[in-house]
Amino acid sequence: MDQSPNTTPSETGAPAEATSNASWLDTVSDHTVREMHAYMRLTREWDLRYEKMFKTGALSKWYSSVGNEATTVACASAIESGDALVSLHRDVGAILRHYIDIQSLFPEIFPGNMTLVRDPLSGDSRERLLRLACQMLGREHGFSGGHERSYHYNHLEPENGLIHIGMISHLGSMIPVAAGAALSFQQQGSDRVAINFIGEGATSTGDFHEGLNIASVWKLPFILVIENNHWAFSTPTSQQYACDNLASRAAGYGMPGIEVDGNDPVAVHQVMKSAVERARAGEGPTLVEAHVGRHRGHSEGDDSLNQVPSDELKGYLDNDPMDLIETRMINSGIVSRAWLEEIRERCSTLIMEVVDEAMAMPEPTPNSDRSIYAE
Ligand SMILES: Cc1ncc(C[n+]2csc(CCOP(=O)(O)OP(=O)(O)O)c2C)c(N)n1
Repeated sequence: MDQSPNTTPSETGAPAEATSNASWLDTVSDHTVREMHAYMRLTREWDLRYEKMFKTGALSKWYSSVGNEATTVACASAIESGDALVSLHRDVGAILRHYIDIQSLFPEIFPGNMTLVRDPLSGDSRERLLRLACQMLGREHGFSGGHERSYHYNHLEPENGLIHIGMISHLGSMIPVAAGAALSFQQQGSDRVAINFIGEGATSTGDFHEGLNIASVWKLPFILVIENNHWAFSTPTSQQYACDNLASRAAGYGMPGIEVDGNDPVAVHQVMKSAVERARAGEGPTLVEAHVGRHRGHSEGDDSLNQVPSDELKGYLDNDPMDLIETRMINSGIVSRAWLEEIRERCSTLIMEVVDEAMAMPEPTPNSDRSIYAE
């Protein structure tokens, strides 16, 4: 079987050095870069903690988002309170960006007078992080009350500007749902938008066609982000689609389709900013194809990473978005190595504390709300 992807690692986006640091900082402020980096680091530490628990047998399954942080964090940075996030299991970066106000978590690093790209979210960020940790561990305090322990949940705090519609299933199932959220915003006469993430495997499903078609016909405030990591479980893109790229499919629906280097949060942020502006202005949806690396299998322990040829995998690992952004931050003189280490340490400690706290919390009982058990 031909295992080569349609897009090689070298085509998945220019390495950091290819873009001058000056032009990087011409487009966004150093505060924005520091903010996006901190959320990326928080996301990475989150995954590493759960991966470790999986390896030691404390967890039976884990879906890792390592390698997707630049795309997910930058996309969620482009939306505001009241917008709808519709995510899958690879999108914890967007969830953390949507739920957590980093300024309130790390006030010494991000003081209140520092203008960040996103409006501050109200409510208790640490408590939400704890509930998310409980959700992942099937604890009663999780968003689904211990009903399940993954990303198959919704969390709505409209009073705090938070609308998060979790996944029903993998693939394209959420595209019509997200388009429906966008329709609801349109009918309310608001300028809110809905964004939905999918993997490239979802683009071969009927939901993809139906959702994008109606979103374009009705000019819905909807943005669909394909996180193309070139492997759908163990199927390479060469076995998935025959077109050169997926963004070009947008033309068939009469909407813009944009390809972007998903390892570069600044590039993703710029693309999303224009897509969000277009949606808020009533001009309709946008399809974004972000090329990311395949750093992990579909889920930990499912063996799908072994399908990826070693030279291809090396290309992805050499373009780790965490390494790329940190190298660029140092080269631009935005921060020192010591500052990056401090952020890493704080994120790691916070995640460790919150996960330990969640581990000590009770599992659901037959009397718990939303219990799966019969009385
Ligand atoms: C509705 C539905 N159909 C099929 C599956 C089985 N399935 C799980 S993941 C997957 C491929 C996912 O593609 P993609 O998101 O590109 O892959 P990833 O990067 O997560 O491996 C399939 C077919 C499923 N979970 N749900």
